[in-house]
Amino acid sequence: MSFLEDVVTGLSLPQKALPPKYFYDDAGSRLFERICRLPEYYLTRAELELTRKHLASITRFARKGCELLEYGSGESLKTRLLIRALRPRIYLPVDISVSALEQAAKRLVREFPWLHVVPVAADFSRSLDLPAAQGPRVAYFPGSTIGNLTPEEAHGFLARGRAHAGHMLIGTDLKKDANVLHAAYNDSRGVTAAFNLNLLARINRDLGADFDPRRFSHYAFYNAPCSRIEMHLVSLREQDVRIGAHRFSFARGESIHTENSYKYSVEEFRALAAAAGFEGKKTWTDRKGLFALHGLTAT
Ligand code: AVJ
Repeated sequence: MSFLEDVVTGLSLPQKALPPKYFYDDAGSRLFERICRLPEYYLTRAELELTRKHLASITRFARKGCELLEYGSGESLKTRLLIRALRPRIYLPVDISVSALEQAAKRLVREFPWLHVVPVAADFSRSLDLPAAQGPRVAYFPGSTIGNLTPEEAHGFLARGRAHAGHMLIGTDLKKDANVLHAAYNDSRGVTAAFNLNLLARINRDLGADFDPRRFSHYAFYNAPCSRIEMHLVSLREQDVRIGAHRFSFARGESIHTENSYKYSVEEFRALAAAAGFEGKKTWTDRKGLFALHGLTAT
């Protein structure tokens, strides 16, 4: 489906919704990098800390010289730590953005001249066509990106991933005090709000729509029964928005649901992985128990 089709489909639902993968245009990617440096957004720092602390054990699990598949373009510090320690015989970053892939690949080859990088331009939420593995392959999915998927979708993603890799390293955000979660998605500088609202600016830019972002406000809360942060854009008044030939009406207070960010206990995520054909062999966490990295093996 195209961006336009996804937007029209999402805004036609009774609960209007937009897929979070569209947050990441150039402006959105820059805003996300700023989110990762916010004092309230503990996820990035906690995952980096646990990766540093447990690097030797993670390397023993994944095995030196494996093929490393990463869902995401591999721009992060964590990926470089992993590459340095694992010395993978081939590194396959998978990303929808061809430009992000090319830039990241160039940078990695400069830093690791011995590294054989094979970028794969694809949407990992669908099925993937990958070059055949020559040896053991490990899939790396850091950052709690899997939290954007519903548990059913995450199950499908893991079950499909079984065809690509015998081992997986998956980063998941852990359940914790709802106040800590709330602050991480409602930062005092308003960067997360700008990130959320940028989606409307992007729809204007790319699809010629006439959203007025000033007439919407960022709303994020922890939905405890569903174990997820929900992000919404709330219409501040009754209004109509045009996208090409389409027109969408908003009541005052009506929202567009823009993102879910699921939080799993260690046991919950292991049960989900088990149902998809993976045994949770290892779980590494940071000192404060905020974030987890799961080492899974296909059963
Ligand atoms: C990149 C999906 C892990 O859910 O925490 C950050 C995205 N949204 N702040 C997350 C995000 C709002 C992030 N993930």
